[in-house]
Amino acid sequence: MKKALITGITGQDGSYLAEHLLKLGYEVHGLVRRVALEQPDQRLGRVTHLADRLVMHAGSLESYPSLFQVLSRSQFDECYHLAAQSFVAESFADGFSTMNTNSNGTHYLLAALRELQPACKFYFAGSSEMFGKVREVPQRETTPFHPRSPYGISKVAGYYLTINYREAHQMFCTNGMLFNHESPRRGFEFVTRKITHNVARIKLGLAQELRLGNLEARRDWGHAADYVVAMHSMMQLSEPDDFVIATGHTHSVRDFCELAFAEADLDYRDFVIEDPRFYRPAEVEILVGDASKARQVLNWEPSYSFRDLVKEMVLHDLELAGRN
Ligand code: NDP
Ligand code: GDR
Repeated sequence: MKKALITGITGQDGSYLAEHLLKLGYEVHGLVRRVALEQPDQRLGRVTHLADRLVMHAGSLESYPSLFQVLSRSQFDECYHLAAQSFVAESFADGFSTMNTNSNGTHYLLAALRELQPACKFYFAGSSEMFGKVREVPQRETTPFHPRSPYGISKVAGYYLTINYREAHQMFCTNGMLFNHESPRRGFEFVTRKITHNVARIKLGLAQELRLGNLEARRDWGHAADYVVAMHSMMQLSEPDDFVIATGHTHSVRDFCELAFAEADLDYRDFVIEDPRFYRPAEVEILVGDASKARQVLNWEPSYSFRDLVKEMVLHDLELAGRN
């Protein structure tokens, strides 16, 4: 039985990846902040249904000793490093803690693995935000980076740390360069979930309007359940490599609104207000990925269409709002 450690197991991707690995017969361990273990109802919600099949370890990316301790206790075959301050807008508000968690945290984890378990395979959750102000369309593994936020910069640092540990210490370290992926488990501050959550509230008469920022920003939106399959496949290769994971289709925030409101028989133009308070100091205007390499080498294909994704999120939020 293979043993995997997932950092960020309480997040959107961590929960889908834990499900996927359990299905494949893995023993799955998760790194969680101590506060999460003390408040399981509030903080472990995405993995409650798996709780009795997971082994949880308290630790934080801000603390090298805590990571060292976790890695001293159990040996792992694979480490999926998903934990991060993942909200781009927040990284403008507090760039220092984003850099600390995302860049230093990744370095701490790599250094502890090198010391204690150099044979453990390592996955880094890289991001399309590394491409930022894009130099070519679509973006592929060879597209130069131009990050536009402290978050994007922290991910470029993590990407190069991952490559450096591969090259300097001969460790199996792989970068996933994942484009936006969503699901009913997406955090409420991200634009897709903000929209579907508010579509449901408006439909049920609990809200009258939805204030958003830049409606013209374009993203390549896939489903998290598809993307965790790619993470696992990357870790099964005999040699480490880096992969773009994307659908190859791009839609605007406005397109997302139109479809999501229509799913509830509403017209978004009656409710959505563009509010400059939600603009970013530096925006990433368009992202669309070319995942040809993943298709060829990993045999990976997304199974969800954009329409399926929006529909699943809206139906889920309607059901949730109806229950509360
Ligand atoms: P989430 O924000 O849903 O989850 C982030 C996870 O990181 C949570 O479990 C959180 O724990 C944990 N975490 C944050 N800070 C710390 C810390 N200091 N110590 C320990 N754990 C911490 O993100 P996603 O699941 O959406 O994304 C997973 C990874 O993939 C992230 O690294 C993200 O940057 C990256 N990514 C995501 C994409 C997407 O579209 N979803 C696209 C490309 C990359 P807690 O619950 O305690 O806060
Ligand atoms: P992103 O996701 O920044 O791409 O990062 P987010 O959903 O926050 O923003 C997407 C786009 O929508 C625009 N937007 C708004 N965004 C939010 N959050 N709230 C609004 O009201 C709003 N109005 C318009 C944004 O300006 C932006 O252009 C996500 C995260 O998961 C990262 O961790 C990950 O690395 C990248 O995706 C790929």
